[in-house]
Amino acid sequence: MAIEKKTKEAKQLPVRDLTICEATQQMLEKARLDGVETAFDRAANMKACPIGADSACCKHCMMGPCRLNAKDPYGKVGVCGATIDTIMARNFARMVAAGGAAHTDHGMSMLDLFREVVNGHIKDYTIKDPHKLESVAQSIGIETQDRTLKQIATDLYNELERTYTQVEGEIPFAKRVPEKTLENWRKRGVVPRGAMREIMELMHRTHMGVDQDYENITLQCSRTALADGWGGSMVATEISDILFGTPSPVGIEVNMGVLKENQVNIIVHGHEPNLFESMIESVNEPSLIKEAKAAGAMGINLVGMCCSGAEVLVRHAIPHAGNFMSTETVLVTGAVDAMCVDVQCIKQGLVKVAECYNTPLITTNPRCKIEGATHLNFEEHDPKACTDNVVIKAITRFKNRKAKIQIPRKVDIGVHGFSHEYINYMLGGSFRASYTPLNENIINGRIRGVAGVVGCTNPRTKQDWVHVELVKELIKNDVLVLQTGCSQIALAKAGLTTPEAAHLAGPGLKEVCETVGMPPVLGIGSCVDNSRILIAASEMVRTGGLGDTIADLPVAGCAPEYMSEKAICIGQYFVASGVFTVFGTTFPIIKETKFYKHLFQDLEKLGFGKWGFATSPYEIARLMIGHIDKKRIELGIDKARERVLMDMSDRRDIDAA
Ligand code: NFS
Ligand code: SF4
Repeated sequence: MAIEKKTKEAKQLPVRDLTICEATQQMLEKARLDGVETAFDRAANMKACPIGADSACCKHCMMGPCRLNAKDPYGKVGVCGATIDTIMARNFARMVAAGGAAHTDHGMSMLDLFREVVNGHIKDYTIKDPHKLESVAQSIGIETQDRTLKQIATDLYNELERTYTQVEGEIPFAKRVPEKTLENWRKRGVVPRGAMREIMELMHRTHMGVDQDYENITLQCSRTALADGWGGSMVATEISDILFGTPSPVGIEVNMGVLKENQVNIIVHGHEPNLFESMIESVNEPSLIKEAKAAGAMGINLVGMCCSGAEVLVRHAIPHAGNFMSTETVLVTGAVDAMCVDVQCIKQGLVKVAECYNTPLITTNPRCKIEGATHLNFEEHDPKACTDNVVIKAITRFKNRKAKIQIPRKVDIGVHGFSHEYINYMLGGSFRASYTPLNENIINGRIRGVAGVVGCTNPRTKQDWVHVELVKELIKNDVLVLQTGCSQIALAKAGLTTPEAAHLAGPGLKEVCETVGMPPVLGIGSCVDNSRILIAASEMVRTGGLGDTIADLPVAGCAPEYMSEKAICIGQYFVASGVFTVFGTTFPIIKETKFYKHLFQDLEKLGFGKWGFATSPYEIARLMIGHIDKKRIELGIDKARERVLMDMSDRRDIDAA
């Protein structure tokens, strides 16, 4: 008897439950009509593995894989005897290693490019920001007076190479860490030597049968993560600024409406800005524009997504089509004539969606090829060989557009590009550029504290919703918000990155924003630009009045919708730097275990920051504000805030009278 195989109906959740991004909602509806599957659908039909979600399994050797019981975490150990704390700590450490490797490898690409530019082997890029070159060189003790740019740049290269290759000693940017914070790192043995060494050692120590003390593993996690934040990521940011320009505020357009039906649309999605910079050259090439026009297009429209997009958004005001959870749906518009990717956060699912809409999906980096995508190798020695070719492929696709085009009419305007240098200038003015006014406003209570809200979007959380609600809650409570990566795009789409959004802020923050003319939410770039937040925090400590270490500052961080290992590494370097860092969505750990208590409580007692976790944006805000207030009390500036708020309500009463 033939047995009918029961196929389970694929679950489809209402699009309103999946995202608050209207453009993404519209495209999800269209995808369903078109029979196209996205990560939202796959997430609904893929129950997250509960054992993995608790990090209660180990596959570090073939005596296992072993799985422990999250309900009774100490009831069982692995075949080798590994306890739940060892297993969770090792799994966590490997995420830190992978995430840190991603950022540091990205930074290394920038450094490779810098070296080749400096020694004259590459001519397509130049040093766009010599001031930044000098200031970075000075910050790590390189002599700049009476020296040529080339001499300074050569020294800078040689110094920064140590960030990666050094075997003994401290990474160069350790010099930027506030003295007392650095002292504590030295005492704990977590000052990074070189990123390669730290990642190697962490991988070694998490191998079967090596480090089996969760506290000791956590120390190496911190050291490795710090090699990312104060190493690889900071190198990526600083070198990108030197080569491509330091961002300053620009008005930009965000959302899928930046695609143009009558133009050749090219999306660049990924992380390393060199590809995008060269793409900008190619789309402005007169011969290619002519070709596009001959194909019937009004022009070539270059658009960014994810962190690549965030890099050029803050430097060149290139429009941005959306964050991580919109990369598949943007193809559903049918209007994308080429999507060009390099490394990181590129869903393999893009291949199928691109195929459905006849969009060329082009990989460009030898480190990231995807089965079914076209590979055009990007070579910095001849960058336009690749990027011109992408444009040609896009023009060809434009000529042969088959798919019905439907572009959501949604464009949001905002201001982004607040580098730490600019924050300095903006608050201090050109004559007394410094963090003094920021510190003063924190001390006098107008600004309650500073929060970094960063990170991904994740189909297991309603896209953008937690980011937006959390940030609204924070600014309402006078907390100034700094943003990077996909989170920044969520807030841009919600219209909170304009100076007018100051009306959503509490009275103190509102007053500061209105005086300076800035939004209450400052977009500062891509995820490697989280290093700008570290520098800003160091400046705040150095400026004085807010304690001696980063851990003393009334600041907190959050990645409410994170998904990547990079985010875990970022979280760990913020924690190790002294910041209370709250993650949302999920946390790979079993509550109330020793490792949990170590990350969530004990690290703080060692002079670091600590981790927090909550899924509700209001609960996350409560945790962050609670921490900020605790720091204000410890600094003895809690009363000032009560006064300033009283002043302001008094004044409002007077105004009303
Ligand atoms: Ni950051 Fe950037 Fe976005 Fe997450 Fe991915 S693009 S490096 S990892 S998803 S914020
Ligand atoms: Fe199991 Fe230990 Fe091997 Fe992990 S290392 S798989 S816990 S035996």
